[in-house]
Amino acid sequence: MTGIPRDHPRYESLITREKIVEGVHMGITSHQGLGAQGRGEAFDYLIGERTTGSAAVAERAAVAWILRASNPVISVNGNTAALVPESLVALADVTGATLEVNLFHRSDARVHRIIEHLRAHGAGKVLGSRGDRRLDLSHDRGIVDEEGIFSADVVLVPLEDGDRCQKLVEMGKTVISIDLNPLSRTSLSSTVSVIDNVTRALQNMIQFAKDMKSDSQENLQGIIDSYDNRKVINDALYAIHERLKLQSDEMGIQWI
Ligand code: PTJ
Repeated sequence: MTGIPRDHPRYESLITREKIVEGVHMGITSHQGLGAQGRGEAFDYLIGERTTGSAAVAERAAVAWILRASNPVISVNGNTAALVPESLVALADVTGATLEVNLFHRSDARVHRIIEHLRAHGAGKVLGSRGDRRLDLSHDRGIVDEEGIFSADVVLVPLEDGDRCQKLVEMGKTVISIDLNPLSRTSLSSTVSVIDNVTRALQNMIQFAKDMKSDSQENLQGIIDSYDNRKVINDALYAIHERLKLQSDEMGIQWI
């Protein structure tokens, strides 16, 4: 895929970028997805390109919600399909969640290409091609499947735009977002805001799901009850603040 040497200090980040470019070439990722990836990279840099303790708490709570749900759905867009197809399929498998393709820049051809791409990575049933229901939104992210996102009780929305997230919450659903920007409308309106790179977040969630799969309903409910999303957002902002401060100190720049 690339000529990026393994010992390059920014290898992981550059490989992720290559996957998005490849996704565009394959007709899976939108051109706008390149811009979204760039924004994500900037926030990841500020967070320190690591899963913070607080993000891990959110990932564990997210898994508890998914395992407790009766109809959990994982929403897949063009960026996540290109970056983490194996992880999406693995998380759906281990939790029993359903995959549904849902696109902002929607075309039937792209929906079908993403469904085929997920199948090539081991997915069974993938929803999203029927689009037989419409959420009250003026753009195509509102097109959903009746048996999937429309009737889901818990929806995982990696790299979302804020208004659908708000709409799903208004509909009474539990919304778990994965978004590196702690101040995005998505992060601010989700039930659980996972502020981590989707590449790390899904890996962690798969491991949590394996570990928690046999937990009692009471245990899962206990994790949900003790979860504080406001604290998770505050902690992410604090992590960014601390990193900027450390970097400024190292450079001898006066921190206000
Ligand atoms: O495939 P489509 O048509 O559904 O379009 C998908 C994109 C992502 C282009 C669309 O949803 C979009 O424009 O999203 P936004 O409004 O740019 O929001 C994307 C958010 O995801 C931003 O807050 C980014 O910081 C964040 N983000 C980008 N890359 C990552 C990320 N968060 C976690 N992990 C990433 N790798």
